[in-house]
Amino acid sequence: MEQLLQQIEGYKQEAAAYTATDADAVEAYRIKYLGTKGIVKAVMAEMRNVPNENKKAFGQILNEFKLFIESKYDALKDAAAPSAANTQDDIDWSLPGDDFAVGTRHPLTVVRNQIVSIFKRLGFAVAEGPEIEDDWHNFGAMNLPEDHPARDMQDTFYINQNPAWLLRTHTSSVQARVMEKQKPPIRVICPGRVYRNETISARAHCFFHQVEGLCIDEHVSFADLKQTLYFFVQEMFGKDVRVRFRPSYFPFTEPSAEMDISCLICGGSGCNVCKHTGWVEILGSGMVHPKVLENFNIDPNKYTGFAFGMGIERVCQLKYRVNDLRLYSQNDVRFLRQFTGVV
Ligand code: 2NM
Repeated sequence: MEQLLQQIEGYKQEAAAYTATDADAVEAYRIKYLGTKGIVKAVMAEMRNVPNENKKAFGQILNEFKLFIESKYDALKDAAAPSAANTQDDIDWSLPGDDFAVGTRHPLTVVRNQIVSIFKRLGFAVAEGPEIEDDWHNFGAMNLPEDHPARDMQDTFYINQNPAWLLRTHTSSVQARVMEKQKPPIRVICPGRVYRNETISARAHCFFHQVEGLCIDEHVSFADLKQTLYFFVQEMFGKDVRVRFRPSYFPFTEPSAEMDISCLICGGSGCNVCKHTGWVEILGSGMVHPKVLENFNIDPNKYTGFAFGMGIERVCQLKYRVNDLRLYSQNDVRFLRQFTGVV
């Protein structure tokens, strides 16, 4: 009996001195003292050898011993893993996750993607090219005469270090690069940012975004142009939209036409968006000028083509009623958040 009490005292001192810096050592402690073949169990087993009159007192000692060993175990666990919440058992996997802010797609991206996907369905490929261009790809190849006002320093951004370079004023320059590399049939659209030296206002900006299209093959006619663009606006604005073509002029197309659509705001009855005409301009177009084809060694007697260009800001304005061009680049979240969920 006396010997057993001394033994227990010895175990207590030994356990009290036990240190554990990692989880493995803590587990070793658990196995040694609290395991099925551990010291606590072994000491408990001695109970049957204790005379009946001592059983009560010994039971109390045993209980204290067990509590001591267990509280030491808890202390070791806490020391080895300071944040008890980090142990797997303490994680509530059923809790809902924290909210986090998700951005919104920029309206111009949304509209660009819509335009691109409509033309893809008609078999148009997508081409991109550099924003810094040379005079030839931006102007010369496009049949713009040397004295054309668009070439003026007033209208075009030239690169100071090398005035042979400029910021492209339209994505026709990309189509020039396509015609340079690829022989007909060509069916391509070119989305991208373009630059013009304009004073920034609600209706003008020094950069904006375009989608230009080009289709060259044998027997391509003005009827193909009209039907392609009519299909486009029906997909973009709905089947009820009406269109009209007005004769126009571009150096790179002949004949040229601008396309109007019936005003989406008032349905054609007249409002301030359509300036009470019932029509709004949506894009420019035309049959590719023979000189442009010749610039790329495409025989205008064999091949014909149509081309068109539209401003993405303009399409977006009509579709989402954005009335100030500056909103597109100010990154005001009160504007951008209105397009949450628009894809
Ligand atoms: C427009 C309007 C009309 C156009 C022409 C060409 C090319 F490469 F064939 F010469 N690309 N884009 C074109 C024609 C662009 O934008 C209002």
